[in-house]
Amino acid sequence: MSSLTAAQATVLDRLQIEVPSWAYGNSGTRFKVFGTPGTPRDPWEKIADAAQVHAATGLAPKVALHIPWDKVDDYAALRAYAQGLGVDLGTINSNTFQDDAYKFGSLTHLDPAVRRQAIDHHLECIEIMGATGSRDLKIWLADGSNYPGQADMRTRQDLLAESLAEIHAALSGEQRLVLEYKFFEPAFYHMDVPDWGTAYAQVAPLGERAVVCLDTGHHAPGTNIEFIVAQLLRLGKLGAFDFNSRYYADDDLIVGAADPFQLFRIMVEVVRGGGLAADTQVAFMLDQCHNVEDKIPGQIRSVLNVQEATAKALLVDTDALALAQREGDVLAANAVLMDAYNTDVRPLLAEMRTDMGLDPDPIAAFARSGYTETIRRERVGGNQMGWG
Ligand code: PSV
Ligand code: MN
Repeated sequence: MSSLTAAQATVLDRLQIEVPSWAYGNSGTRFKVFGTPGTPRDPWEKIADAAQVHAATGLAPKVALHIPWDKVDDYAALRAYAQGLGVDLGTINSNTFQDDAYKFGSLTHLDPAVRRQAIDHHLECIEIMGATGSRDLKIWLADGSNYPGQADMRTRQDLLAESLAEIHAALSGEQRLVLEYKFFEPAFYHMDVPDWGTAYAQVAPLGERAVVCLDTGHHAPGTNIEFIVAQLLRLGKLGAFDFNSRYYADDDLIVGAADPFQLFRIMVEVVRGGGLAADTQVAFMLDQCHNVEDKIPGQIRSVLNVQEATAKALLVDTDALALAQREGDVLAANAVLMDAYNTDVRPLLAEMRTDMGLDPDPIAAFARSGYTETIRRERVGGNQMGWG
């Protein structure tokens, strides 16, 4: 069995993966949303489910909220409830994509009244962050257009800059603005924040506490995502990941399921670029939906996939790699990466879990716990939560 050095194990220990509250609610496609017995009826039940992921893996101590999906009367009470279950509240995600007012944009809308509404929503999110103790405000915009000529793309960049500046000015202390990009959908001709370059151009003038979120599903097929990771880390602007897997577009499937090699390559650049250094500023988060599989085990599988990819990335023999690169030995350099990728790290991770007092097999442990049966029995009546 391969093993990690003490220094590598310390880096791996730092890995924490924030889980999204919405992963525990129902989701689906535009064709059908399947309900599942036991699905949470409110944010409290979502947090209870998320706490199971951390209890089983020791990897997921924070739960991200989406506003307004997770609106409650008392956020301090929600936080205390989470803490009582061994987790904390994390990133606050804003939502300007489900209101009629935002048909033609939100922070980029030509109408100052709509922009005001969208900015005020973010100011409300920042107030919530005060109560939840959250560091990050994550902004993803559905803003864009479907037809050439429909929108003044250039003016919208200026309006976006103004809107973001006002939101950024309302942050305090350690709080950060994290801007997420997406190349298409729901708009198909142009998105106002389509790529990392635009996200970077928008956050750079705001200062250090404005950074970029890289959602792994938000790129065109074939994009070299690990290059973007390397570049954003180099620029000190990689603020967060939204992890998930894709075959076609924004599929939001389990991270590391469709292309585990890509996840490995991403984690190689994360390690290489200091994304897991003691003073890291990178928030590792899942942004996924579980349309047909069980949600809690799906989340457990996801955080384990990220941990496995990270362990493999740490096993890369960096000295041998640097030597092969210097000597122009293409095959040797590639072999160094492949040796690490092809290592079965599951036994060493199981041993690490045992040392931490966890079950070596988190998925089996969760199945044995009877939690699924309990919530199916107890959560009867009420409205199951979803994207609304
Ligand atoms: C948009 O596709 C996105 O990735 C953003 O992060 C949203 O907040 C999220 O999905 C909702 O799941
Ligand atoms: Mn996302």
